[in-house]
Amino acid sequence: MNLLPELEKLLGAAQVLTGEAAAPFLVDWRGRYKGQALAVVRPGSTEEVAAVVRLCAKHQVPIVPSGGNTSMCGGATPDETGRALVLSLARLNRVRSVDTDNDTMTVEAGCILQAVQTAAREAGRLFPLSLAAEGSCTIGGNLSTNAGGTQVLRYGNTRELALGLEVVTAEGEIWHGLRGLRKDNTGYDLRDLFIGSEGTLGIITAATLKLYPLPVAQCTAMLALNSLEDATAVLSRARAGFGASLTGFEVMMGTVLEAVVKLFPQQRLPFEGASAKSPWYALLELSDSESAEHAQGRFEAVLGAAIEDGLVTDAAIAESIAQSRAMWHLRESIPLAEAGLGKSVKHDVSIPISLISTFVKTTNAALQVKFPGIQHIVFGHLGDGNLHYNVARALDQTEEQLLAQQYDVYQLVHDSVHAHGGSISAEHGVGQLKRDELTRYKSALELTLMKQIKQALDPQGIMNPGKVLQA
Ligand code: FAD
Ligand code: 2HG
Ligand code: ZN
Repeated sequence: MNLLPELEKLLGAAQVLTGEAAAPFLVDWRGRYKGQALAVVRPGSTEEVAAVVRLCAKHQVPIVPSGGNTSMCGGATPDETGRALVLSLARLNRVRSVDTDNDTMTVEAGCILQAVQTAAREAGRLFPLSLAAEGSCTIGGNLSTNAGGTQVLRYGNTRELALGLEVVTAEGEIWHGLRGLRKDNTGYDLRDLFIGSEGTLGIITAATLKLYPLPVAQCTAMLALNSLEDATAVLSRARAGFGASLTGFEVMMGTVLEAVVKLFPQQRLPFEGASAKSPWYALLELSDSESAEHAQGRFEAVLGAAIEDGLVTDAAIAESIAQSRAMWHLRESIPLAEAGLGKSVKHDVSIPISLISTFVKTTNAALQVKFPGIQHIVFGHLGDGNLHYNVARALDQTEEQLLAQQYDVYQLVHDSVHAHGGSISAEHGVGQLKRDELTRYKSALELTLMKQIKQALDPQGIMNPGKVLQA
């Protein structure tokens, strides 16, 4: 095989990484998946991406697209055979244009999400996608996983924020689909097929994204609550009281925030006394298009009534941007605090909001019967019905003992999710982590249609094989 010299000739030797330089691309950020690759290539333009794909198609070499490598499901990690080429989009990082009259911007896939947000803000607009990995993840990765995050309640998933795509197909052709149209009913929606396909159908090289007005004022509050049921009731009131101004509603178990402040002692809960030991907390954000006073007034009316009715036991309203950031920082530190507790078993699930508290009660009880002492780490985007229903080892267990049980834990939790009408992947995708679990819940027809789409768009099966579907 003479692929490597051909790649070096195409891209220059400096953009074909092997050995130590390739190592960071061969392991996922949680250290759960380790793979091998022929090399990691870093093309610098869409045309170069297309040329690399054509070479791989000629040599039948699998391609693993890589963005910021923050996948929760091992999506960007190659398998152990060493046959695949990792294709990093990092050098496709230009903001191509911002059109404020059309409220759109066109960016390349390797742009870091934070850079996209900044470019929008500099143009006086909001690009609302927001997640704790925003300093490392790329917009191409966000589109490929249809990422969610903390603003979905108001603005939708990444899918809802994309109007057009530029894609390199599995045969190395370039689909120029960068349309900035809010209405376009001209046949099958190829854009929506590529979004969320986790690099298994083609490589996204650029996207035209929707922009929104920047809010005039924002109010953030942290609420102490006795139960998840109460959190759901407050969510319902907040939706009714704030309408589209409610931009975030997160929920967290008290013990989870305890772990955050223990690991990061510079962070503090905005409560004292009993409220600092509450079983549950919610983080609420209101974005207002009128004024800070208007926002504050609406906030106090809804929260005041919830406190009076006993749904909220205490509320801390941020009085400055710094206080608001500190509250969000607590929430966003949870994944790192969880990693600090050792290896855990993650479930990124969605459940109809009305059934969330029943789901948690029944699943907690079933887990305790089968895996006594297992620790619950429950938090997430309650406003979207999306919980991160994670578990850590029992205190008398080792990490290895928990990991030996992880498939039994998945099955118990995912069966319960299914029984409650939910989904086993709300926002993180399938990758290699949930590929086999997927076959337990999707109908035979759904799986067959998915395989037919894969076969039609990637007949040689070279695009990220073994992710989402069996290779
Ligand atoms: P990667 O991890 O590099 O890749 C992800 C998948 O997309 C892989 O299958 C890869 O092959 C494919 N891919 C990457 N780029 C392309 C491309 N240009 N074309 C085709 N395929 C491509 N996710 C959420 O949804 N919500 C959250 O709130 C959230 N919070 C997180 C917090 C932390 C601390 C961390 C570490 C992760 C979090 N994630 C969250 C998960 C992760 O950040 C998202 O899945 C993100 O969208 C991945 O982007 P990435 O650029 O890192 O993609
Ligand atoms: C979040 O919402 C992310 O913080 C990560 O989706 C969830 O670590 C997790 O399980
Ligand atoms: Zn999340």
